[in-house]
Amino acid sequence: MLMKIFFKFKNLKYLFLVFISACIDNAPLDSLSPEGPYARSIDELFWLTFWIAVIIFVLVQGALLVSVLLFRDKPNKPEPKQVHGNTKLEIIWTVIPVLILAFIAVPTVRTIFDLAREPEDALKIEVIGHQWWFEYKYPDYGITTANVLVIPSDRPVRLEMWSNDVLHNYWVPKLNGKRYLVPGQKTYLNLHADNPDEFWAQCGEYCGLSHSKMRGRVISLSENDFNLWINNEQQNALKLEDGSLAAEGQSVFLNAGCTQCHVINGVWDTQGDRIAPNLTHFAARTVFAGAALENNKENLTNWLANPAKIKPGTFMPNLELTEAEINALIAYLGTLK
Ligand code: HEC
Ligand SMILES: [Cu+2]
Repeated sequence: MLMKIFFKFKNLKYLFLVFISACIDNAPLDSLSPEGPYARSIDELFWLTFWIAVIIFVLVQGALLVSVLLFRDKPNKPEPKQVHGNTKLEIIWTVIPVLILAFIAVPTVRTIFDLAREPEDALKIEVIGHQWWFEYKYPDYGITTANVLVIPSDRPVRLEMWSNDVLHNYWVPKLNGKRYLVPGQKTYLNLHADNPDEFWAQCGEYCGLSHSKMRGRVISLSENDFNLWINNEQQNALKLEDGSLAAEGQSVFLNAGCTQCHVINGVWDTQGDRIAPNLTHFAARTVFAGAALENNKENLTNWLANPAKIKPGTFMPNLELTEAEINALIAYLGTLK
């Protein structure tokens, strides 16, 4: 008995948690606070259908309450008149929902088509899903990067997306809805932010062990800052030849097996796609490992020492690096601006 009550109480606690989670004010994945035209058109559609549903809810529950109160059984009250089948009523309550659905269908279909249309002056960016990080390519500029998607704020971007392995799903709640990343098939999504700002992305489809750590950031920049960013990303990394700690790190990178998976343009470019994030401008990114970690020394130390401890199942192996090798690597990675 006691166990039963405890069990119930425990569940209530979780229900309570669900409700108070709505109270936090720093919610970067909040899908109810759009910050761009695409997300806003979804939001408007949502609120329209929401309020229609609220009105229907109140009317139906009201009618239910009224009939429960009006017709409830009382001592000595005769049984009320039994009715069954009323063609007129049945037609009415079939036609009304049909009209409501037809009414909602108009803005719904229009929004769906608006969201799918390719904007005219859009910048094309490719998004490739990997277990468990997002890769970004800018075909017009010859840039490959990861985790942080940088977009201009003065014009829309058109994402052309696919997956390298399993189903993933690209979702930046403040900028647009979700869209699948499918192996061997392209899907498209438009993004446009009102202002220069930072947004959060999340893989929206369970894709294996570290799915919850498959996140991302989207940074929208003014035209000028965006062009500066492009210019910087187009530069190769310099080959370090001095005797510095960073140069030592470079030789660890070249000799410890990292090159099997990672590319650093100008230092180690190989033909063909690699299965890991391009590190040419690693230090210019604020987050790494699928945006699961802030880019700082402590997190990098933990990552290089044992990646799977942070992201279970990750394809980056534990290379049994020594502390000295890790320190040198971190110094080197810090130069890749
Ligand atoms: C067998 C392939 C493989 C090897 C070898 C490898 N990595 Fe990785 N590395 C990956 C993968 C895959 C990821 C992405 C993991 C994720 O985010 O889930 C990654 C992520 C990283 C990241 C984070 C990059 C980012 O932007 O998210 C760094 C830094 C890194 N590796 C450094 C190294 C170094 C240094 C070495 C050599 C000591 C190395 N890696 C060896 C596959 C590899
Ligand atoms: Cu995923």
